[in-house]
Amino acid sequence: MFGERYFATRERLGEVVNGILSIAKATGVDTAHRMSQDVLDQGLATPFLFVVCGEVNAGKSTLLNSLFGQQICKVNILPETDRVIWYKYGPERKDVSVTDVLLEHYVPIEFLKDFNLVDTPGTNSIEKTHQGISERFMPVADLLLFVFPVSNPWGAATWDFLCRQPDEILDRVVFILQQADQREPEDIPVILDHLRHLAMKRIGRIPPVFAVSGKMAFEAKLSLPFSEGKRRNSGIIEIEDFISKSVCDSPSRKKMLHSLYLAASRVMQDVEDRIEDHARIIERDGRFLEEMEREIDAMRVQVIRRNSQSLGGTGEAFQLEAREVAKILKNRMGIGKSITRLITGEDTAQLMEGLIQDRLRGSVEDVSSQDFAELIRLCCDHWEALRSKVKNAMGIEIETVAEIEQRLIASQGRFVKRMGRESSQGIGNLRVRVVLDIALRQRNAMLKGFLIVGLLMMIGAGVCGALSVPLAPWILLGLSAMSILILFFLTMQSGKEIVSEYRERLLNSGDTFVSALRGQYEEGLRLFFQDYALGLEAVRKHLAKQKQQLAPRLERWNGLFLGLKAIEQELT
Ligand SMILES: Nc1nc2c(ncn2[C@@H]2O[C@H](COP(=O)(O)OP(=O)(O)OP(=O)(O)O)[C@@H](O)[C@H]2O)c(=O)[nH]1
Ligand SMILES: [Mg+2]
Repeated sequence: MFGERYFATRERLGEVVNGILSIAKATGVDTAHRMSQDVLDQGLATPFLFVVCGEVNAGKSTLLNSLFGQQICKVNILPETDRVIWYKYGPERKDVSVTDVLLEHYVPIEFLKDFNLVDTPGTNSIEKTHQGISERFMPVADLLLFVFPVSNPWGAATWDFLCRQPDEILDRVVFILQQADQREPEDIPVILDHLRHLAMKRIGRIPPVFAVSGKMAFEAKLSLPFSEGKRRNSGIIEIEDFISKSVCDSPSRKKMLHSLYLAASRVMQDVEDRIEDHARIIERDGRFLEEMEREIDAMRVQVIRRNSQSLGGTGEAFQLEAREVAKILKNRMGIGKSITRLITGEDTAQLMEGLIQDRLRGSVEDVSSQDFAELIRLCCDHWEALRSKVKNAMGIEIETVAEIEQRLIASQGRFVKRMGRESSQGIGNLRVRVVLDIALRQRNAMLKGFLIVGLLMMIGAGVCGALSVPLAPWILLGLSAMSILILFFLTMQSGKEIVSEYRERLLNSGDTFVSALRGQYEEGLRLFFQDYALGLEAVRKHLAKQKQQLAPRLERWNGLFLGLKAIEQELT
């Protein structure tokens, strides 16, 4: 079809414009003031308008049919077209009578989307129609094909009609000498010369002039196989080339495309501004998020520094419990209990460890729980302020203080349990039980020795007494009593030593115990603040979503920009 280059450019522009409109919508850019529906329709959808004029039976309808290779207009040997017929695209064939001299004829033929045809009755037929044609179609027609029959191209009516047209309309006039097959080929140039001459005389200019046999051209296009030779001989090729060139070079069309191109460029600029704004907002929000994360981290560091030195009072608790347990040990080291355990068995070391573990575990758990209760209060206050900051800066809602508090309470529970567990293990690692166990075993071995000696002496005294050995029972009884006295003395003495050694060892282990717990305490704090910072997850997600949207938009914008640039070159 005609003007393929123009339509290709227009189609590409249409695609780019659609892309621009969709990216504008996605980025929230208002396009209405830049690219109204009128500009869009004008630039992308206005069909070319071809108007044919000429005398009755000049071959106007045949010319249109031959140009488009289809039987669109009715052709008759008798005067056929009695009113102006406007051929347009419609999904189904229908006629709409606009006035008694204008009929709209809708046909489902694709090329009518791009080309509207206006077929007119003969200039020498009904005079009033010409007034209508002049007013309605001449000013907007892209091409005005004036058809002259080869048999008589001098018909006064057509020339009179031409003479009434202003210059801007004459600019778009083309002369077609129709039915050329009815004359000898050598006559045609002569008639064309006459036509040019007359044009100069009547309208002061010579429009482009072509000779054609519409009938031949039409037959050539419909014939099977397609008859290229007949088509060339018909003279239609020159007209087609001329029309194609007119379509491609049409200043008004270029202007329409250009205004659409300019409007599209402005929208692109708006979209670019919006994307840049978006990128700036993302960057700013990213910094804001980093700031908040740093703030939370600084809180963590500060809390660790403040609490881990004393480990929130764990050191004092340890000292207190060590003294208490030493007192209990002292109580167990009494003569009666110690001698009883020589017979019943020694479980003091294990008992002491269990005792200190239980007492310290409770104490560590209490201290941890208190520390974290205070932390939760601190974090809740901090979150309240942070929440309104986020709302103001980014316009999004994050977790409520109650939600954060709930999570931190769960975190506190985990931490307290962990610290209790670690404190038990810490006591075990101090090895106080092993040392106590060894000391008690040595003591018991020694005491047992004296106890056995004392008892053996006593038995010996009994035996000697029974055998009436003189003096021996008294001597043995004396020795037995001495052994028992030494046993009592040693029990007291060693008990005191063990208790004091145990006490010292325990008190000196305080620092080791606390520093063993410190790592766990800090880890607990890290996990606690990690749980706290989870509250910012909504901000991170929001940012990630924004970034995710930005990248493809930027890519799409670049693609559209290049597309628009390529079209700019075609338009210049
Ligand atoms: N030999 C020959 N006859 C043609 C040619 N073009 C048209 N005719 C004939 O001329 C007559 C009129 O053709 P139309 O195309 O209807 O002419 P028109 O100008 O549309 O006529 P109106 O609509 O009545 O004004 C018909 O009989 C056609 O067959 C041609 O190129 N060569
Ligand atoms: Mg006709």
